[in-house]
Amino acid sequence: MREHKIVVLGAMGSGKSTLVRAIAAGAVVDTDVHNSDRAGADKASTTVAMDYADIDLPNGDRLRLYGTPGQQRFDFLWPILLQGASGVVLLLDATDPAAATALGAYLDVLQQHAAQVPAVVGLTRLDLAPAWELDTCALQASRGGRILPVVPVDARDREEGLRLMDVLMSEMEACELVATHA
Ligand SMILES: Nc1nc2c(ncn2[C@@H]2O[C@H](COP(=O)(O)OP(=O)(O)OP(=O)(O)O)[C@@H](O)[C@H]2O)c(=O)[nH]1
Ligand SMILES: [Mg+2]
Repeated sequence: MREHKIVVLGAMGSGKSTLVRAIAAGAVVDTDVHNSDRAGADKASTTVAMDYADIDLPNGDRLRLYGTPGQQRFDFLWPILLQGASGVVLLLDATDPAAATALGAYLDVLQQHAAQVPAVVGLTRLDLAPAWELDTCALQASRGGRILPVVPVDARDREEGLRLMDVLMSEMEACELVATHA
């Protein structure tokens, strides 16, 4: 059996906790508290440490899924949670006017703390932002010599979440293959 540590990064409200919960289908540990923190973030709770779930895949592999807290004041936790990660999911909220800036900032975090770790970008809440331009995002996600796949995902939907994990696992396999042939 193989274990994969997967870390979910992304800004506040991008859907990290929702995704971990949906994929885990209930069996999840979270550290969400009442959100009194940011006016305008239209959600009741926010993560203050991490989300965690163990998921057994049909192929016998096990995912250890870690959702990070999105708020900037917890950014010291991101590199800690990234330690030993075998894959990264970066969530972007399509309704966030600062999504493009966020993408750039998180690519920097990856560059600094997980440069060799396979990653995918999940674009959430696309149903609420029909005018979103996927191409712009895809172009940006290929900045700096790394090309990250961009996958639209409704974080509330288990099937869509698992499909995103599938894309990430393919990336991980591809990286492994390249490494063994290098
Ligand atoms: N309409 C819609 N809502 C979504 C979608 N994906 C996620 N959401 C909602 O967006 C919100 C995301 O909230 P969280 O999962 O708490 O976000 P988070 O990234 O964990 O935020 P922090 O822990 O505060 O950093 C939830 O209310 C979800 O139900 C989507 O594709 N469409
Ligand atoms: Mg959260």
